[in-house]
Amino acid sequence: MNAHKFVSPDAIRSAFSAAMSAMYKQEVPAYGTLMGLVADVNTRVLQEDSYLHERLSETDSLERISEERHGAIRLGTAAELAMMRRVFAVMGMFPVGYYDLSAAGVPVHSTAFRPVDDAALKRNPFRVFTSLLRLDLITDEKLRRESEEVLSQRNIFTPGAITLVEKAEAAGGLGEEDARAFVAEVLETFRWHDRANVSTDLYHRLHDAHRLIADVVSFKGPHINHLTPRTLDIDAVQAQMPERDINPKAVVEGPPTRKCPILLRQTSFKALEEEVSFIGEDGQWVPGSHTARFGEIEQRGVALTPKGRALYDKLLNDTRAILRPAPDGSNASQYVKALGDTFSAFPDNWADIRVQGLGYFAYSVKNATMLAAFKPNTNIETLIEAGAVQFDPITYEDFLPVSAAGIFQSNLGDNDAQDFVESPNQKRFEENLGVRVLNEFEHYARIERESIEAVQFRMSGLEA
Ligand code: OOG
Ligand code: NI
Repeated sequence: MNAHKFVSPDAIRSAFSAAMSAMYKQEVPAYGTLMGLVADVNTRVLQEDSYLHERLSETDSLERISEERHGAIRLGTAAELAMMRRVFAVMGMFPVGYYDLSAAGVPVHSTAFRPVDDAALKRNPFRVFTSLLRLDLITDEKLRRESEEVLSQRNIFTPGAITLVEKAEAAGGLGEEDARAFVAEVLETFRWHDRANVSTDLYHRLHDAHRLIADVVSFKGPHINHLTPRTLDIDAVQAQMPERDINPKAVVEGPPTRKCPILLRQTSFKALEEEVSFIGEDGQWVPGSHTARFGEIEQRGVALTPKGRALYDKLLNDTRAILRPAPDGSNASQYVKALGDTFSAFPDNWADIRVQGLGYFAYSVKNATMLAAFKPNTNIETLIEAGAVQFDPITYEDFLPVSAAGIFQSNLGDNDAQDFVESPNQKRFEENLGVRVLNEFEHYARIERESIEAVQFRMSGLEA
């Protein structure tokens, strides 16, 4: 088949993201309510902030706002992770970043599958935070072997999905009919199953070891556990959730409210307790319940350089040394105040963030006539000062380990924080995955560098 007959990976990802959103709305109606609230708040922000409206529209980012979401799944085996990588690749999603959550008491390590280049992100930025269970962190050897046994019996992909992945890999893409079938087949992997793979007894033993282990091992597949729309004002959404009968977690994770948003702020609503049935004696199903699925919202800000990230990490640690947010919300206002006070050390205007080398920016020509008056290779700072060149913050497209741990924790039952022996295992994760993950800092630095090169090409009369 010719390349032009293939559906683009971006189009497959868009279709998949829409199908997943529709499925999750049916499975978890509160997610639909949250989507409605986020759309209302985003519309209001864009009406009130004409500068933001203009920048988003000029950087071709306006369209993606309402389409934007991420989800999360938790896998049980290296083979599942390796196959999942191949599935996501068909949709133009590649592993970026490595997150070791064992340090925060959650027995997984993770990456985010996401579109990487600018055009793909603009088309549809859907991403999936994908965790692999660390069975090696289960200290009870018998339980570990039982878990391995259960996981080795399941097949989370439909035969149709596997065939279509192989076909896409061999041919270099999928035609229209295959792409449609692929979306439907892959959706099955993310579906909720209310019949567990294990007995009540095993479920409880897994649950006692860690709730997350029970969530991964007990079910037929890695049900999508949340979908997260992007909002332009997370404080407004957090405040308005109760009015729409949604119960948010105590505090927003990440940096405080700022004029110039940095990295990522996130908050979620509590997971639902859902009826499930466990395998009983003589083929009987035994009723029980499981808590796993929730909803989340996020607000994204500028991607930080290693220097900016180090300052962010330091200020977050300083805050948490003063006090940690209590899961029941009892010290929420003190925490928010401490966070705001500590972060006053982080500049809150784009010019300082840029000049101090804390954030990544994309440069573009503001005034072509003015630019033409300069000699090629004129320093970018001179061009900015003259008003020939402008800069826009590059949006952070990734995740934050401390925030992710906070999101996990709020949905695992609040007292489930546990200590594990910390062991960064990126190398083993990448062996399981089958490829290296992309380093997010190098990636943002490249986007910045290429934007400068494009300006310089324009100066020398060559279009990039
Ligand atoms: C993933 C939690 C991490 C985020 O937004 O930081 C995450 C999970 O609960 O499986 O999605
Ligand atoms: Ni999330």
